[in-house]
Amino acid sequence: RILIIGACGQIGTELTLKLREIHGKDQVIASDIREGAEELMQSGPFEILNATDEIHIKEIVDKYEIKEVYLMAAMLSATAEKAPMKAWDLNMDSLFHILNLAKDGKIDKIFWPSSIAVFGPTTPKDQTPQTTVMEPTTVYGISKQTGERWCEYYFNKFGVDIRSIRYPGIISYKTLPGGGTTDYAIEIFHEALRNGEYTSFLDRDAALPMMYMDDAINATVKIMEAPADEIKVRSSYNLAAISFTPEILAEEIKKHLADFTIKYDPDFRQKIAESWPSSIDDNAARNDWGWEHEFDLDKMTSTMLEGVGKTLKENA
Ligand code: VAH
Repeated sequence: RILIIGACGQIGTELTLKLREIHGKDQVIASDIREGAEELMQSGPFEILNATDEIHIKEIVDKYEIKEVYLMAAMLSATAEKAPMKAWDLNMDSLFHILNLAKDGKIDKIFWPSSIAVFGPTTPKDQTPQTTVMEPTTVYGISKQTGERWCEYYFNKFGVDIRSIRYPGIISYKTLPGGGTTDYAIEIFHEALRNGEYTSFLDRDAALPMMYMDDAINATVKIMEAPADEIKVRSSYNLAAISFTPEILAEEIKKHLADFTIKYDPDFRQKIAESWPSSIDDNAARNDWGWEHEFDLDKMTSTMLEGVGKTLKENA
């Protein structure tokens, strides 16, 4: 069976639903520190679980005979800057608990998400290569980079089958993200449809790598289904789809909502964005396990406007 930790988060929710569709609902155990969306809660087994509680994780792994874990719990970049030690403890302790379960032969396979936040101001910004300078300047980025080193170490030293992706900013409408620097690219759709205007906390020209949720989920399923010998990178794979600035995204939205206006009032998150790449070279993922993205800016924008529009109507 499969355990998802952090199943009620932005990615966890849709990943759980997808894995239940593939493997059957009773094969996929969702867990989180709090309850989540109704659709998720009603679609299969759920356990309240704190990702730093090693004993409780072990109990759940035993109870359901878990063989595969997706560790989706983490504190994201903006929130982590406000609570560095808490972020470090959550992001690192949870990973060690899972790595050690695999090392001890309790589970067979792990998915752990990394992020483009592992890169820093000294990294080449455009088409950032798989292997390059990595000097992250955020707490979140430091925790993800450290996590990558430990994943590779556990693979080399103990043969732990760990698979990882450096997600870009993930855009979706089903579950809101919490505390990330890329969250503006989701807020903008909600505000555009609700008020016809949006004030961006990133500057007009802050270009960042992004991806629509369906692509992120497909990549996750694909890397986990690939034969072990195709996974040549055991730290984490670069993954890319779209890159844009707030200004470019606003222009795209205007094609659908002609009266939409955007203002810029950058806060501390602008500095975080400036430390990250603008675009990513993901050829290793494309060559090693056949990654392909489907959503470009145009398709992502129309899908988001439709999805957020529907949600707003339902909640009206
Ligand atoms: C954040 N969305 O903004 C996350 C992320 C690409 C960055 O991992 O913190």
